[in-house]
Amino acid sequence: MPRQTTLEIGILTLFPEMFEGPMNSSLLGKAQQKGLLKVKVHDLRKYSRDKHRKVDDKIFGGGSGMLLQVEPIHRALKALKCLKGKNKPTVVYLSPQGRRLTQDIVRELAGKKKLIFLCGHYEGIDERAMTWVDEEISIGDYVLTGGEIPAMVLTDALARMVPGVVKEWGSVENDSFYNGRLDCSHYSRPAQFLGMKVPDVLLSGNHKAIEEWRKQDAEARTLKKRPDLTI
Ligand code: 21W
Repeated sequence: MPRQTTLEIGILTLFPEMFEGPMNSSLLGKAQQKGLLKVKVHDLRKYSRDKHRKVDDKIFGGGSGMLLQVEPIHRALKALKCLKGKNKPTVVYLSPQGRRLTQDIVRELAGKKKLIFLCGHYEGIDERAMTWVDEEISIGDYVLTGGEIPAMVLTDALARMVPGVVKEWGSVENDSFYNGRLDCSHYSRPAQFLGMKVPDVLLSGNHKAIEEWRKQDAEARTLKKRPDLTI
């Protein structure tokens, strides 16, 4: 029996309200109720010393857009004990310049006890704040407005790796990408619909034959839909 772990995620953002729905619904909500996952959202503005709670400023040397200032980031990371120490949380900065997120990275991060996600906004952060960043992650090559949705994506992907969050561990192991290929096709009742039949083998009760069929189907559909995964 594996030791029960809790994954702790702190999220540092200018827009804490964006997280309310997604973090408290469905599997993520349940995982938190069960104590398997702890998500705490921190308002970066709380760490501003400016009377207007300003955390952004113009870019030195000119250019359009604003930057998240190094001072409030430093103050926040200090408060969250991310600057030093043996058990310091892993600081993940969500940014378009980061390593592109894969299931391998999710698996690696899921092994950490405590994570802090820094959500970029505007043109990003003052480069000096990179001093305290352990991992810079992007969720893909397209442009978003900030790191908040990527932080939710990463939280969601991580949560289902925590033992007990997904009821059947088999469904985590079989999943698309977990084994570097796509999942096989699935069917449910009725066994026949508009003349379309469920493959006979799946109704046969022959578990060995079913397993073999699924393996082949996964292989075939990976080649067809995502040939890049088979290289
Ligand atoms: C988008 C910030 C573009 C900065 C050249 C010079 C976090 C993200 C983000 C954002 C720029 C992620 C420019 C996938 C994403 C994120 C906001 C650069 C334009 N180009 N993963 N200036 N896609 N996006 N500014 O956008 O913060 S993870």
